Amino acid sequence: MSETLAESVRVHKEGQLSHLVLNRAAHLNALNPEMLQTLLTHLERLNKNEKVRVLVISADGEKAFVAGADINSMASLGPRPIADYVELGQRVMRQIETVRFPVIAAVHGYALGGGLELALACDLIVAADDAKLGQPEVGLGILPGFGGTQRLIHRCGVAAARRLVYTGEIISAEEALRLGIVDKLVPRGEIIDAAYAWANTIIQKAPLAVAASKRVIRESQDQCLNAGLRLEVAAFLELFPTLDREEGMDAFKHKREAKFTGK
Ligand code: CO8
Repeated sequence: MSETLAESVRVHKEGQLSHLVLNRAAHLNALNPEMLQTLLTHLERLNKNEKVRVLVISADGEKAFVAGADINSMASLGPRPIADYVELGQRVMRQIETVRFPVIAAVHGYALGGGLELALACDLIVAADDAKLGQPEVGLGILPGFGGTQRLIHRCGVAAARRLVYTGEIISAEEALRLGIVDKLVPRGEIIDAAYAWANTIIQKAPLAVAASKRVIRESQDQCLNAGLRLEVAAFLELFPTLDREEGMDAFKHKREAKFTGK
């Protein structure tokens, strides 16, 4: 690994089974632009390393996988930088979806907003029994902007996607399993073992067949997904200049209830 890559994403293992660890626990691993760029650089590099057969993504810290995009980093951004931020997040999620090998998210604690969107971009999601998942963006005056509106529909169907996105409700790991948002539920201490067990099963199979399967499954959804992702970015950028978005983010910063006016 290049020593210049930031510490916000740690390479825990690199080989047939590779493992990246998100490492910004003091901020609940909130995805700021620097962390997204680091993740993108690692993904591009791993994709060129022919040894890699499966990637596991997990996160450090007791409380969270990822509590979202970094609200403090985005709150005061103007139109161009916010467009760059949302497009960078979209590129990272798309890169996860298009790398040659399956990617497994090992999710514990909060997986909210951009954090759930990161997990949804992965091929498989193992959740710990303490996981709490949701898309709380409407409480900030925005909508999921890293592909959540689209990938939720693909994972759990339009009805559950509507409920989660409109209400911002945070659901338990059990409910996420029932809805098909996560693929497996294990005790908190066993998520890495469970992710590695799946990874090792996949590694035993024919490499070209696994890679072709990933590509074909993805390409069957791509036309609809790509159109939906463009709509999502446009809606996000329309909402960002509103007073409700300013109020939602100011309320988060000052740990108070938001008062929305629809403006
Ligand atoms: N961004 C920035 N900082 C955060 C975030 C976040 N998303 N989440 C938590 N933090 C910080 C807190 O501000 C706090 O910092 P400090 O200690 O300096 O006050 C620290 O992490 C610990 O958090 P809390 O004290 O709040 O911990 P609690 O256990 O009390 O609460 C929660 C945990 C419930 C997870 C709470 O932190 C929370 O509600 N976080 C925000 C969740 C959220 O709304 N996520 C969605 C963010 S928006 C998003 O993801 C949009 C993605 C797509 C578009 C992006 C375009 C740029």
